[in-house]
Amino acid sequence: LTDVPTLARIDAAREPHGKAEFSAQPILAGKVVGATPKKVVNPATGASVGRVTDATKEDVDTALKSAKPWAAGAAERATVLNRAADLYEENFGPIFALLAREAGKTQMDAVAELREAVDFLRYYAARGLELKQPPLGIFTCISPWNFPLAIFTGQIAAALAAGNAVLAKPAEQTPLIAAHAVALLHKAGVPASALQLLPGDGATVGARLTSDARVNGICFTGSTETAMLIRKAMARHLAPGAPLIAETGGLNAMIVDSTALPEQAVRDIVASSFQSAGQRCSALRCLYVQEDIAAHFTDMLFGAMEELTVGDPWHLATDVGPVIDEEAEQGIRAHIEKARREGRLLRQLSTPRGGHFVAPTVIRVKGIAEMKREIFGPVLHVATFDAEDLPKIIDDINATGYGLTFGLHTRIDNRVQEVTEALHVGNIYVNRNQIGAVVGSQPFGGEGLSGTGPKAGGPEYLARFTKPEPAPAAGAAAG
Ligand code: TXE
Repeated sequence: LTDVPTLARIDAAREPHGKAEFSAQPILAGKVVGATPKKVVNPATGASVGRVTDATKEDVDTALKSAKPWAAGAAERATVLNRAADLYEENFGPIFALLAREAGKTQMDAVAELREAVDFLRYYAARGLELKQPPLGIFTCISPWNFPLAIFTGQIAAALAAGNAVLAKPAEQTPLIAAHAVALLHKAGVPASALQLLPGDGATVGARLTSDARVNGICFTGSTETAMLIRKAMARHLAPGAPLIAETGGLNAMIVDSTALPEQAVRDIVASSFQSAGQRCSALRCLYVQEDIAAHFTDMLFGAMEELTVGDPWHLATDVGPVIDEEAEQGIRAHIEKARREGRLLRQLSTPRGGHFVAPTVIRVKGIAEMKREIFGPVLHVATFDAEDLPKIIDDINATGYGLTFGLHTRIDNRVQEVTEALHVGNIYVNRNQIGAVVGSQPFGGEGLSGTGPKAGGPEYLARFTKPEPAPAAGAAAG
């Protein structure tokens, strides 16, 4: 890796974009429409980042009429997607500026996010060469704000690598980085009719794009509730068998027993719970610490938390930035206040003034069973356990219905086997950092309420974006 920019170079490259105004408008068959009336603000400062025009009902219709699957062969599609990956890397200045200013990403998070987006482009470009089946047709891709570049790009790259036409709807909070990404994809050579951008609200633009019979498949990442709404809309309006490829929320646990290496476990907990201000679907929410080490271990954890710098992610030293918006801030604060009233608030760092900041917080719980929903912020819940409680804890984790990530810190080999075999979870991390995906080597996806599979960044994913293989002819010899 010779081309990794130094922090000083990163800082210099994003500097000109520190106050620049960006814009996002519907891009319909290459035509940019609308007058960008709505402000997009920086969650750390409240300052303007740019303006966005939402797609109208007519824009959605125009996009559907103009959409054309990508006629080029797989080799040419791969060349174009690889060229897009190069353009993403070359454009790290505005990309890092947008990730910090529009999405509140720290510099470390932004670097990891650009890396992931580039990996998705290159990985799906390569995998696309192996596909045997033709594209499905038109794909709606609906993405969240928490990885506004990586997830947005990953969905689009997968659908395009398989030859589909894409209608992309970014999250309402992060349309500017999406518009920037689409411009780079078009510049790389993705045809205008194969990739169109439709910014707007979920309830209007999102709903229209998921309830039109001309759409052949949907790729979605966001909340479990929205995935359910989309599934209903699809059942009513789309052709039977149109795929929904969904990745949704989690209620993720970790078990640390008394044989764990405490420094390693503490480091992994701080990273998983507080990086990206806890706004990752993989983030650890409920930690179980074995009773006999609990007092010492939580002291170590609080000590490590004290080292975190919370603030504006524009500063290179910031470890924890803001949460995404006012609604997120208020929701998380209400949860913390309730715990405070009930005497369960164990630790909270001090909160910077100004933006939508929530300082890293630790709350005591009896167990995951009392946590009814995902708190999408820098809040860790801690419970203690005795060895004989383990079967019950595993039942409780499975009973949440989610199944995204799980972490285990132990030196007992039998325990690793017992626990991991009993859990219905998509991604398990043993004695290592419980943190998301590594494209190609750690494909990512959940079970149950957490998603439909197959895992993104894995070998089976792209086939879902093509016509299904014909069923083997009757009478064909098996195996
Ligand atoms: O999600 P939504 P929100 C979880 C997390 C968070 C909660 C709510 O717990 O607190 O979801 O976040 C579009 N038809 N995750 O409100 O609403 C919407 O415009 C079609 C986990 O941001 O699901 C956006 O583009 N589309 C998660 C996208 O869906 C609709 C990441 C996601 O928004 C729609 C984000 C509709 N009816 C949130 N309604 C993860 N897995 O990482 C909304 N949308």
